[in-house]
Amino acid sequence: MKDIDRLLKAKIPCPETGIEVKHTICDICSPTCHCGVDAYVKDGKIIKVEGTREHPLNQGVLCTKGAANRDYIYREDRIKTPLRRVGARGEGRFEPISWDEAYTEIGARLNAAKETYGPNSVAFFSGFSKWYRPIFKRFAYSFGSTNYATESSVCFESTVIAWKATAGMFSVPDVEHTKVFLGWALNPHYSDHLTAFNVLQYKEHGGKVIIVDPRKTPAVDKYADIHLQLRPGTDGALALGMAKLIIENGWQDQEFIDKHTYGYEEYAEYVKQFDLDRVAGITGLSPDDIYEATKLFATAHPAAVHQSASPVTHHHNGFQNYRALISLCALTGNYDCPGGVFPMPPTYTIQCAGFPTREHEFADEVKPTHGTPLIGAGRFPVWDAFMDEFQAMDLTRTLEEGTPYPVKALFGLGINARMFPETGRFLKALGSLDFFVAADLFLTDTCKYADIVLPSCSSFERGEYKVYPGGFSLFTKPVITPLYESKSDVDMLCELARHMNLGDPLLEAGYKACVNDIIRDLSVTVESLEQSDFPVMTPEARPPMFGAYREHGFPTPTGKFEFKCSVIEKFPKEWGVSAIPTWTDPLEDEEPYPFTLTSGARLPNAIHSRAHDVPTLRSLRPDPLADIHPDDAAAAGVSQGDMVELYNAHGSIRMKANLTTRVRPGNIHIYHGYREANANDLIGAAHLDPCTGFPGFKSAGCHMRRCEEEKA
Ligand SMILES: Nc1nc2c(c(=O)[nH]1)N[C@H]1C(S)=C(S)[C@@H](COP(=O)(O)OP(=O)(O)OC[C@H]3O[C@@H](n4cnc5c(=O)[nH]c(N)nc54)[C@H](O)[C@@H]3O)O[C@H]1N2
Ligand SMILES: Nc1nc2c(c(=O)[nH]1)N[C@H]1C(S)=C(S)[C@@H](COP(=O)(O)OP(=O)(O)OC[C@H]3O[C@@H](n4cnc5c(=O)[nH]c(N)nc54)[C@H](O)[C@@H]3O)O[C@H]1N2
Ligand code: SF4
Ligand SMILES: [Mo]
Repeated sequence: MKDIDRLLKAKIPCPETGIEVKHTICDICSPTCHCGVDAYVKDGKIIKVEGTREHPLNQGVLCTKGAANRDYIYREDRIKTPLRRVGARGEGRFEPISWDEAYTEIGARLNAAKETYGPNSVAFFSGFSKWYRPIFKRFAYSFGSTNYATESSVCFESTVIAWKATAGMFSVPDVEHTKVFLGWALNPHYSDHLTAFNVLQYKEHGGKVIIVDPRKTPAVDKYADIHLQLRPGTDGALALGMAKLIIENGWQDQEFIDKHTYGYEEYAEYVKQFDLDRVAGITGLSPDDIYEATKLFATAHPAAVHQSASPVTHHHNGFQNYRALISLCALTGNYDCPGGVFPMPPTYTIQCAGFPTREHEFADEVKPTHGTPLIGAGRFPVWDAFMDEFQAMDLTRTLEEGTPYPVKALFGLGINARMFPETGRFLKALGSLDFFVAADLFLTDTCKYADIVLPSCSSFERGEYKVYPGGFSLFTKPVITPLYESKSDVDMLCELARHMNLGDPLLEAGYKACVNDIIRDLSVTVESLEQSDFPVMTPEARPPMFGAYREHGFPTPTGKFEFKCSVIEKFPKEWGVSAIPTWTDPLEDEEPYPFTLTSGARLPNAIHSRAHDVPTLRSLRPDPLADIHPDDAAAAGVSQGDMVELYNAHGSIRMKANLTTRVRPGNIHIYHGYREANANDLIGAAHLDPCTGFPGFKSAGCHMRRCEEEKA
């Protein structure tokens, strides 16, 4: 082999091979990660990816999905040009059009809806991606609509709302300095490998871990000192039972309670009904385990609770469950102190980096003042009180019923119907729209319902502003030019703003001008950040100041940590929302079924609907599997690998059976996002938390039967 061939084969970057290493980020999962990536580029094509060693967050490490970035970016179903629908909705027949034609048609159709039905008849929705959101929200506002929503309607926002309602601000655990870590719904090995690092390190230094999870997970295997394998959605009953034990054993921090909390008496009175035996009955746990875990957590100081992104709130009773568990932090005095849980203000696009930006002011300064209620207004009172987005879980009903007013046009960035309960019903409801425009990387089933489809590019093909914990800021540079005719979402929004004459000078000036405005109070600018390929320290960044809120008061109306939420306390009684965290059955609104269905724990090789179509990632786990306890399988005559049907009043899906003792008897667990077996076909669109509108993804009812006609 010639030297040059050997160099090329080994993908060595040097002048001889023409291979260059360029730096960017992976944006496949949450902004809390967005790991640094070294892209090896030859002739404008990415030929290899590695983690960036110099990146302060991932320090050279990529997860399974990040390592598959080339397969993701070069997926065959990338949208190549703007498209106009020529077939029926959903059929997938389109004709390519130019960007100019697309902008002209979008502008005309959005304006037509606005003129005939009013500005809020046009709704704006963003799926999982967050990086473009401040620009998108400002675009909606500048257009004149306040109907802006995001995947926050179903993701971790219910936990944020619970924190705001209780302590005034989102809060996070100080894992490094804690003695006992209450890992409530903790399995970072699949959802967030960077947190997994931290917990493993903590464990190596002798920390204790309690895990509360209906399944036996890698986290349980690796470090649980106690595993409370409760029934899904019974977290609230467990937390209230723990509170009773803490109070009756005198393990509470009375000084913290007296000085810094509001509503303790009512809360302490309420928890009296959660006897150990009753709680054991509700949760399916042994009284001894509950007692031991409670004692361990409450008598160690400091102790912290995992913030749990979403599973605890993915229930009909999720908001109150989560409030019950965070109340334990105040009860034991483990709030706003080293090694406990501490308030953490967000910096930018849900990331907390220790300094403020003008993210919200940037959109709010052009917010329309017409006062038209948002979609879903009045249906989910807690959501209404704490959020300025519409609750997208009411979109299907609004489209179907046209009340309180018709929604006639929808602008979606990364909108994917498969995240919506009763996906088919949502797609059908899109038929009532006069106009639907969708921007995505891939021609998804949802895009096929759109009138105009726009090709977005990936993080490798654009520049974007990012912040990271520890005070870091970054403005990335594209490592390849956008594939085909795709564009960065923010460029299309700014160009459209110009095309539509929205009269918004900042949007019309482009993305970099917008970011410079958002960070104008900082000493960094887009231009200064562009000087570096790696995140740089932002001079205004400050480490968390433990105890500052204890001293100056919490940002709640009472200035206290509120066991009893003073905002909810003012709600009319007939709204039926309790100001203290109360327990209700997660399935109280469902008809009875033999099995509880839990959907959507994370898989290392999957991210919602997106990675199942990435060949290398799909090859790691080719089939959608239903995790079924062997006792349940035996009773239904099901063997490993048999095809089973899971069905309920909402729909039916088929999957291969995976017999495992990692799930509880009576609980079937399935993974979400599959086109051929969509978990959300089984989740009712009205099975929502009445406080926040969050869907009951993690507890629904279902039947299970072996498909005799299909041998696996
Ligand atoms: N049954 C069940 N359902 C669930 C969950 C569950 O646990 N169980 N989890 C819920 C949760 S927590 C979440 S966050 C949601 C996530 O639900 P979605 O937000 O629908 O998540 P994705 O499947 O990632 O789809 C987002 C879409 O954005 C596109 N996209 C990616 N990057 C970009 C970009 O830069 N620009 C544009 N324009 N588009 C882009 C993708 O191709 C994809 O089509 O799902 C929810 N649904
Ligand atoms: N690989 C990968 N990573 C992801 C994602 C992805 O799709 N794939 N999605 C990202 C997004 S949008 C989100 S919101 C986060 C979610 O991230 P996490 O909050 O970590 O959520 P999960 O990994 O879904 O669930 C964690 C554990 O909660 C358990 N659990 C389920 N129901 C209950 C319950 O009722 N009570 C308790 N106590 N535990 C329960 C599950 O069994 C699981 O082991 O992950 C992010 N990271
Ligand atoms: S998908 Fe993996 S590599 Fe990419 S940002 Fe998330 S954790 Fe990092
Ligand atoms: Mo999420």
